[in-house]
Amino acid sequence: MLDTNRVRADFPILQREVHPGVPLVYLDSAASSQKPLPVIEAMNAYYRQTHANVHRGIHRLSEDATNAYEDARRRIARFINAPDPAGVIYVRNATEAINLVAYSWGRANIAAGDEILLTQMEHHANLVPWQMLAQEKGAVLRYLPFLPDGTLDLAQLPALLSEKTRLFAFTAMSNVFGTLTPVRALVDAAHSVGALALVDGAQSVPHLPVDVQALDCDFLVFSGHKMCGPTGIGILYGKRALLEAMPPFMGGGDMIRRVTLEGATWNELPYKFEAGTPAIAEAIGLGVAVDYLTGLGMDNVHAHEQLITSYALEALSEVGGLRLLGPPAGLKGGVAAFTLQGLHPHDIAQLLDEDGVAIRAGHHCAMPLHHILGINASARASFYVHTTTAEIDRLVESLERAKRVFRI
Ligand code: 7TS
Repeated sequence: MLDTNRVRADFPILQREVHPGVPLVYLDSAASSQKPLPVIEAMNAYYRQTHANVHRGIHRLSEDATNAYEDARRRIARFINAPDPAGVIYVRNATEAINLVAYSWGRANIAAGDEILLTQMEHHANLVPWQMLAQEKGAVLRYLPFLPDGTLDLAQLPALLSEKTRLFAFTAMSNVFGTLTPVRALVDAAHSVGALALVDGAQSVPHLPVDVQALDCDFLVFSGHKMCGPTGIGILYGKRALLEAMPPFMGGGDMIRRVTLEGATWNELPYKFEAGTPAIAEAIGLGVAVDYLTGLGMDNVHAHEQLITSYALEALSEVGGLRLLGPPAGLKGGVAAFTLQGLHPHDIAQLLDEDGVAIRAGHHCAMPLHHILGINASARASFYVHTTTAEIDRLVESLERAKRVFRI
């Protein structure tokens, strides 16, 4: 089990007051997590002592920077049990990773009439790149629906998969419902018709153990900033044979083997997909974030969030007029999205901010999900390693105050 007091001491931002005398209750980790000291200090130390460009100079600093950058890649690979660090590509975030696959693999492999299967609960990052690809190629998008409780309607899966399906791209955890999807079963279903499986791990990799070999997924994408790491760094994991066969995404330095005025040949993996000077400090920071999470133990992280989520769902269900979105505790990760009768989610978030409680309000980049529910927006509290039951109590008290202020 996590010692929350000790964990909280690792996050300097949790000490701050957001208004005079009002301490921060940070319940927006699903949008972006806060950063523990080891990550902040590692990036600081890198800039103070080690910075130079990677893979270029033969001077000492460049060698040190390159070693730190590549060492982080090996640690990230181990974190998701990737068989080979060459299959772990540094990108900016989950969004860029999906766009990379859509441009590179998609443009080489998708033709008119081909089908791509998504779900109705995807983040826009796992919708829009496929819509753009389908429009360009004349491909067809299909959607696996969700049930009223926010779980996937798996009974419809066989009818949506066929020999026309080239890819099934789905989230491992909904950023609104919190639903944990049966990833291995969905991957197997895709493979059974010869399709590839892309897993959006933006919400799962930060919160539970993820093993790409056990899942057998073809691609996994995630963002560093949601898992104690810095912004500007994310990961595309891909099976080596697929990545080898894919054309580059962007051209430039580092991704080439040889350039003439007539053309170029491509560098080996992972560099083929890492054009230009990369986010070096951020990659190193993500390596330290992964060490930090590994030190806590991903099983402990998941167990802590399950406890907090159960407590939060129970407490929120006592608030009159509040409607929780998504499945019950046990079927979801650390997310509680809700609506409150008579109060717009933006008003809720604003009132809560006066009490120092930071939540997100809006469509959470999942407009189709909200449209299907018949609402424009929701409020969302999300939890992480430092969340306590006392903070959940503050959330509930603040909601009750919001109701009093608006006389509902
Ligand atoms: N996929 C899922 C499931 C997400 O939750 C997010 C971000 C992304 C992809 C995109 O990640 P990015 O780092 O490339 O932006 N989700 C959210 C959210 O729920 N609130 O803010 C960002």
